[in-house]
Amino acid sequence: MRIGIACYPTYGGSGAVATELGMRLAQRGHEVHFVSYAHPFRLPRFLRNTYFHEIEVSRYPLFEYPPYSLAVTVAMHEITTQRHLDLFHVHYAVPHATSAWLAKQMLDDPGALKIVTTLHGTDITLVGQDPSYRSIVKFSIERSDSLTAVSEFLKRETIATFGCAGCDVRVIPNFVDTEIFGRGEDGQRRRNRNALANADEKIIMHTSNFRPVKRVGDVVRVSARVMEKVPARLIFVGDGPDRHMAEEKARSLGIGDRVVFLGKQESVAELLACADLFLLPSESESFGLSALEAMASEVPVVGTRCGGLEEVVEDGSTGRLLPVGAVDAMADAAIEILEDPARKAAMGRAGRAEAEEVYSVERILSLYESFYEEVLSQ
Ligand code: GMT
Repeated sequence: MRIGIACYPTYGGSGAVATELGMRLAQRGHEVHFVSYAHPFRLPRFLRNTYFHEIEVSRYPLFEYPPYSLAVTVAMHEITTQRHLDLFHVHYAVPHATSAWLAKQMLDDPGALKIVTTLHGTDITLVGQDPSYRSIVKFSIERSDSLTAVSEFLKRETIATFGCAGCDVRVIPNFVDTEIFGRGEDGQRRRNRNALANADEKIIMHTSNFRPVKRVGDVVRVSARVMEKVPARLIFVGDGPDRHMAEEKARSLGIGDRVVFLGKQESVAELLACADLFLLPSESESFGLSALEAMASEVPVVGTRCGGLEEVVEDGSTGRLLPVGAVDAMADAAIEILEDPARKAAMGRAGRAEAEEVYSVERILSLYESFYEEVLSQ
């Protein structure tokens, strides 16, 4: 198949999923064209069967807001006509689903291109509901040839909030490469661990884009409570708007010297392999790819009952899930796990098994491939 993929290139689950998916499809012999405003962060520079097309968003003094959506549309239309694409798979509805629909209408034969839209989370639960976007998001997802959502929760949210009862949303969960995310080599892990924390300290980790929905302030609060009982160090990976607030909170709670901000990192897998506990106290999470990556790395997850995360983390088995904002309960759960090595190891093994059995690359890739075939045969 000749497949176009539109995604955000930055650190974030939807870009990671889109890139990993495209790379695997290319390895299976499909021709894959990535469209984005920058090189997707997980995409290697050279890879057989993959092509990267950078969207040029030209500036003009009249434009306070350069029309990015139009530039994406033009890129999609050009690549489709030049490379005779069979389908365009767009990740994150805003504005990619709209641009895809427009690009399709511009074709001499709009029926020749199928659009697959994957809904990832805030495109439905937050941004998509903003009055300035809501009607165009509803229109675009209703016009998409096919829709997938990364969890049952997100499917329900889509139908409930947009009322598109006629929308046939297929749930295809995210996946994790268990060869990349795992315990890694013992010696290397020990060296990395020594570089991150003292020998007697447990490592609590959080990776995200530090947006308010992630509640990084709670990551600090929970860790501060844990540190009262268990020697520990909190490692933040990633960057975003709430980073300074988290730094300030750590200082004000007196744990500034035990909180490390590593910023954006290339090899999250190597870092996760060193962790003893992963914290994800989000307000809302349609899936929680970072939690799945932690599970694959045999790291128990302590998180919140916030939608899709409940489908990924099994409370009591692969981690613990508590109500949003329940800082004390999350801290108690984290302390229990960290103080019981046998339980921690059992949770780690259960997480790894779940990642291998349910969320393997092979399994999920095959679901996407058969879905594409279904859509193309319609
Ligand atoms: O969070 C977002 O705003 C968008 C998106 C992203 O690009 O990181 O995250 C969502 O998609 C991920 C991949 O499918 C999911 O693992 C995240 O749970 C989801 N984020 C939210 O629902 C907050």
